[in-house]
Amino acid sequence: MGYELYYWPIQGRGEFARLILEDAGADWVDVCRARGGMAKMQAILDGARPELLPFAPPFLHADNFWLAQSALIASFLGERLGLAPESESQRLVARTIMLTIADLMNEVHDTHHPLSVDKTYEKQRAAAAERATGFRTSRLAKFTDYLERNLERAGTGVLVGNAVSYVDLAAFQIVEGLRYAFPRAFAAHATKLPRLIALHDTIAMRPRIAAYLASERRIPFDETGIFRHYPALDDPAPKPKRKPAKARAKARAASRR
Ligand SMILES: N[C@@H](CCC(=O)N[C@@H](CS)C(=O)NCC(=O)O)C(=O)O
Repeated sequence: MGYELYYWPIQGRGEFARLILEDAGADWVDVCRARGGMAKMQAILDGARPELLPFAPPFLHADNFWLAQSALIASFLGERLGLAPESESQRLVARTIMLTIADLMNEVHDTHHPLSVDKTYEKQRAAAAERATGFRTSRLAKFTDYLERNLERAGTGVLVGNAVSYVDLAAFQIVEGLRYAFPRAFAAHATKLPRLIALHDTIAMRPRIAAYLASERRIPFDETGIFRHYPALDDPAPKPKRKPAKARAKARAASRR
């Protein structure tokens, strides 16, 4: 049976599901990237399916199941496709981490849309700069350190149990996204995240993930998604070092000649 993922043609919150479907080698369709897909998604948002009224994309159809909410979709797919721990207690831990990653996504979103979801970033630049400063100076570290601490506690190179699960794929996406959106701030903190960076690199090398990342199915990051790169929202560029006074005087004298 195939899976139908309904989501905008951006990485955004749909990317967690895409990574799981790709890593599992599932038979799946990215509905909005196929002809007529956007209209099909809109019809369901308008109430066309008796099974489910989703509030917003992403939502998923698999067999007779319909569900929405990115974290729920990730756990559902991970647990069906062999990318989740076996025991119920560890499944709960994985769902907890996935929901926390969804919280992080909301905070990343709010760096460029701090006042209104319906207005563009350009209409809320000043508030965005303030919000992004708070995110970079405190929340980015708090969330990524949380993932790092979970990796340290597990001691197996993965977040839960001893095999790669859907939360590891989600953690990979978080590193990718933060590197894209906040390259300076993330690089400054990444030295404190050796386990998370190692996990990211392990996931990137998984054969199906590597093939997906190299394919056209992987939509590039851009400024319509959740992870957006606006230089004004990242750490400022380091100021060029001033030459010593003697060298400055020499340069001034040379320019007068
Ligand atoms: N908590 C939901 C958030 C869903 C969401 O905000 N979806 C966005 C795209 S990433 C959307 O299309 N929102 C439309 C809206 O909120 O009106 C999830 O994690 O799936």
